[in-house]
Amino acid sequence: MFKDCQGIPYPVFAKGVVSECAPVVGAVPFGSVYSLKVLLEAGSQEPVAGQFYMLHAVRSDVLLGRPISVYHSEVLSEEDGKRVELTFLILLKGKGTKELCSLDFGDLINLIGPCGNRFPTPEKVVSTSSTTGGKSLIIGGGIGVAPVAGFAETLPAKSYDFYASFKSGSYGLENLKAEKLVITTDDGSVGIHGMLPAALTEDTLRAGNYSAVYACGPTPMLAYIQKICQTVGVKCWLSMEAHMACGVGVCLGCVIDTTEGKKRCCKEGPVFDGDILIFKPVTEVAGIKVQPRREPLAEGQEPDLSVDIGGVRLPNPVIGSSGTFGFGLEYKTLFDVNRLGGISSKGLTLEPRQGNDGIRLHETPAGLMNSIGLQNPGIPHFIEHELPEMMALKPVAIANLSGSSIETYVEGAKLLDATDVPIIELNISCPNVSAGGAAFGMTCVGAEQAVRAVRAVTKKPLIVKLTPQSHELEKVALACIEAGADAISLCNSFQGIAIDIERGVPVFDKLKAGFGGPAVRPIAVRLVYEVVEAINKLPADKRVPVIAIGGIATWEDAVEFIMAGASALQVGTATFANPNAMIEIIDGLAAFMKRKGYRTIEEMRGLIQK
Ligand code: RRO
Repeated sequence: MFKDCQGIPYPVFAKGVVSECAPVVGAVPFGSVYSLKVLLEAGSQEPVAGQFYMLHAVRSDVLLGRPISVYHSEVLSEEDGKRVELTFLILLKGKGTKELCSLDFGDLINLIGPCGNRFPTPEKVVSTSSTTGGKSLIIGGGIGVAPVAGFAETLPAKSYDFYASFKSGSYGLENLKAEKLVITTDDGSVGIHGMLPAALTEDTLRAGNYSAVYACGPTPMLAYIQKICQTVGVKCWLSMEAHMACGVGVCLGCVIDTTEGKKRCCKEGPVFDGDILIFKPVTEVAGIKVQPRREPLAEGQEPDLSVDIGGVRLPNPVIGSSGTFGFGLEYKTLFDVNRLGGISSKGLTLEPRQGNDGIRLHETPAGLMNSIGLQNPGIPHFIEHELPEMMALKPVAIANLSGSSIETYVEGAKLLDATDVPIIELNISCPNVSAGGAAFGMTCVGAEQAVRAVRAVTKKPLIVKLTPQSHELEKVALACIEAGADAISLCNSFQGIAIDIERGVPVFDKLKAGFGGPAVRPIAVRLVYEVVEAINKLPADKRVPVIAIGGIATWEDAVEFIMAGASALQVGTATFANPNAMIEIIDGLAAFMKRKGYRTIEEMRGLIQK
């Protein structure tokens, strides 16, 4: 066993097996909190109250483990090899906790732990505190009930009072032997109606003559407890939560502010002396004010999702991205494509093309590499066969035009100009062709030349699709606008290399290949932000909309790009795995706007632009 000089166990890397995973009775709504029981290998050490584990399912879709406090631990019988069974209460919050709550009996789970320090025992507190004697006061808010209830279990019966505060319902209190148990709920469903201050004030705290207070819960609740404890002069120990990567003190990602400098929540915490914690409300981040609480739209009022691209109204901002959606027809049997805002065709060239030889697709963690090489039926074929069917669909049809030279771009544009297609997307960013493609989009001169030449032969709205590979992307975007672009779409694929290590050769015949999918999203968000920032410096009548592309898979991703400044979105790779992705994005976007009271896309667009 590894323990420090105070008897606190050090973390080890262990494999556990799930012995039970079930929704916790009493949590509202039902299914919002789970109880996960994990059996550790024989001889594992038992955690002390206040410690937590980093939990990471062996079969997992998330990169990192999640820090979860121990609610209860039990050493099973000797015959069982002294195995330890840990119980965690888990609030279903994001992807990681959702995964943990979906585990089944027998599933394997990796654990790093027990991590962190412990709640100091009351005797220790009494000897170092100015307050004397008295019971302990233990307070849990929401899921914060788990570690403090675990701590309470280690104390003598009736030696403490316990306050538990929930939004609705109550849970995690079954092992308590408190002298007094007080429950508050925001909605009045259990106990006292209201938040913690409805039950615990400076006066009640003073009257309790407590030796110390121990608490875990939402930050505003902890700040309140710190304040009243300081006023009354009672020592408090607060268990803090923070995002963690390693759980063992190396990544320095979970620091919190204290009067003694920044401290690691995983190592110096999670339990801190309340006197050193600094709680300051966050009113702005990176110079951007936190949005004030917004009222939802009125009952029956629907948000307007429509957007304008170069004078064409799209019913919503979600567009099937070029190269990932064929001509819109292939997906007709899989979902209702008519709900989309627009469909951008596969990249088109004057002549039909067979594309690249060799491997064309290669999956990476959260990404997809491609080297299709602009295979397409050619513009004349498109005009005769695919376009009429595309036009028969409700979404706005967009013809994605590519070329190998200015002349071929211009000839292609002339042919498209003579059709009814409402919008042309000029692709000067294909990463997988030897001539043309991204070569034009890399520099201002190349981009300007291509856009000006195409602009001269068509009056149709022109979206110009840019490559993230350019070292002067903002300038390229401005050069395109100057040359007549009505909108900018970005990013086309990034460029990557994949290697077949068994054969010792590159995966792709052209060595480099396009790379997209969720892995590129944060970089794409930055590039969209920077291009919109540059466009916003133009006079109002010269500004054009930016259409975001880059790993959009959920409505949350879509909102992120809109807040970065995008007016519309193209969804690519996500559709392959989930054909319904774009419908979910449209519905999720509408629900978010309704909940937050945004009547139009424009109202939330560019919120993080200064
Ligand atoms: O066909 C392709 O290989 C391709 C094209 Br045209 C494009 O614009 N972007 C991409 O990742 N692949």
